[in-house]
Amino acid sequence: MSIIKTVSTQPFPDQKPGTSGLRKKVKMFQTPHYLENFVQSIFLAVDGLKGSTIVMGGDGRYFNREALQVIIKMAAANGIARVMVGKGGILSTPAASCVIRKYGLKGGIILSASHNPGGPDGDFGIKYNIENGGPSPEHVTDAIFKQSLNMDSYRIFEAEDLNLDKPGETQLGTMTVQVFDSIIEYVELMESLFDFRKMENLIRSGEFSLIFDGMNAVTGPYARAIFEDRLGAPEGTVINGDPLPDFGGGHPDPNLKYADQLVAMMNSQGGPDLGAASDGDGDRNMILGKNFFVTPSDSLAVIAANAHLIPGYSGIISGIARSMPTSMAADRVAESMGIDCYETPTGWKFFGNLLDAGRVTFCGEESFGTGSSHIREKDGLWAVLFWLNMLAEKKDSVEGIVREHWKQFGRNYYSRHDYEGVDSEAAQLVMEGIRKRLPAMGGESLGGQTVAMADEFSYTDPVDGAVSTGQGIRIIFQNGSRIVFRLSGTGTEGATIRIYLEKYESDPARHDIDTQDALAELIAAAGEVSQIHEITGRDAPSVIT
Ligand code: G16
Repeated sequence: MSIIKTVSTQPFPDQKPGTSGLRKKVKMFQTPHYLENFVQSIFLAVDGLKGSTIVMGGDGRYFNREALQVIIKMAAANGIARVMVGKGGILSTPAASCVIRKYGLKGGIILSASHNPGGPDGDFGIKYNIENGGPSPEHVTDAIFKQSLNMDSYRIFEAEDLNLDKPGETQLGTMTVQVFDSIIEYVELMESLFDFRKMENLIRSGEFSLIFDGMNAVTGPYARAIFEDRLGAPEGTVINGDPLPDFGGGHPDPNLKYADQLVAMMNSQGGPDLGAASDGDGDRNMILGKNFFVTPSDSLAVIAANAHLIPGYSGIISGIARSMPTSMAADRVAESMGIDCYETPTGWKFFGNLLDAGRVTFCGEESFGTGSSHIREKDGLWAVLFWLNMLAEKKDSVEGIVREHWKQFGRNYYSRHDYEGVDSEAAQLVMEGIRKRLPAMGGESLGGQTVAMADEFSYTDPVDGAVSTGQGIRIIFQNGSRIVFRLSGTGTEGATIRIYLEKYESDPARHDIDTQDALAELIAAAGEVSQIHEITGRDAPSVIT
């Protein structure tokens, strides 16, 4: 017999969701009642969950299965009518968004700490997505946080663990648990957007090869289904394709540092034509050509400029949105197309309203996120398919496509310098120091360039008027170059200071400079203005992308 139990608890003060949900160390989530408190806060704070259907799953990281069993039982005790659970507890973030939209669900609970490492000493995370399939906007995360500070009990159904590996339906009290295969749903959506026949022909021609790195995270099974089973790429095209609880000891962040195996393959003699990787929960992507890295900012611009080649986007593109620190390459494309380009704070949640209102078709972030109006999350495999479809149409190389783009629009040299795991107080001192200098900065000369304006970015959502302040400090120079300083909202240890650097170059004869060399003066200016080395004691960034 099963019963609903009410368990007494006390609030935890630190359950404020960051850039993308609540991310903490696994050990924190394993603290008695910690996970339960946050989940109960969701059930209490989000209106209309009683009697609704929601989807659940995660990126397969350590603690995924255990947490899912708890959350399902809590859902049953909180009056949810039906939960759809990804087979094996696996559900990529884009697949969750796809399913919420396709079946008109109330929302979804996604278990992931994205690109953060996993394992018993790694990170875990949980986020709630709303009925448009996108991340909760700030008023929802604020309500969940507020609720978490007032917890005194939670409700859970007492029952045996469920079998999540076999598709089908079971009953938990009045709630139906439906285990389903999200790969089928996701592949179907991709087929509705891209020319699978053309991509298959390219792959089967024998003159083209690709390699996809699943980083032992969630996308492996989706990528195998698409590239190997559906498009005929040889077995082994997908590397690190099995989701592992600790991601094989790796860091599932698709960038030049952590996807080093893929980078080495792409830079080797006779390497593949297209290389790509995705992150822990499948929403990020990195695109590589032979010996060539496409910055995420450039990827967004190239995608928008070539949208007419892709069946799902051959109509009118309504607009483009990018996060503030993302390079302005997309702005030039929007300008040439006569469409709007929106600048939002960091966090995919800020694109939701623009997409829902039909104001934008493509969105992108420098943090390896690209997506479109097909769902309300960024989508790693979607971006790879976009590039593959583009390559099949243009019969050019990845590098060729990007160089052509630069020739037409100019090149936005771009780099991000991260100082990870910095002492939180020191990080605040760095930001405070820059903040103090802002009022006097206009007209000042920094690194040989004159500052046109300097401020702390604040955003007013053009759809609902919501205001978000303190979204990063930006210094904009008269020649259009920019330096942006932000504290990351996704880390779990100390603070991460991000410095974003951008410089525009219109002259094709100057498009071959090494990125760090091209940005050298800005890098020096950022160091001077922030005093980052002196205050943190670090002499160099921990990651450069
Ligand atoms: C999340 C958000 C992104 C954001 C990124 C970096 O990505 O969804 O919108 O750009 O974090 O955020 P921060 O600079 O605050 O660390 P993901 O892939 O981690 O969910």
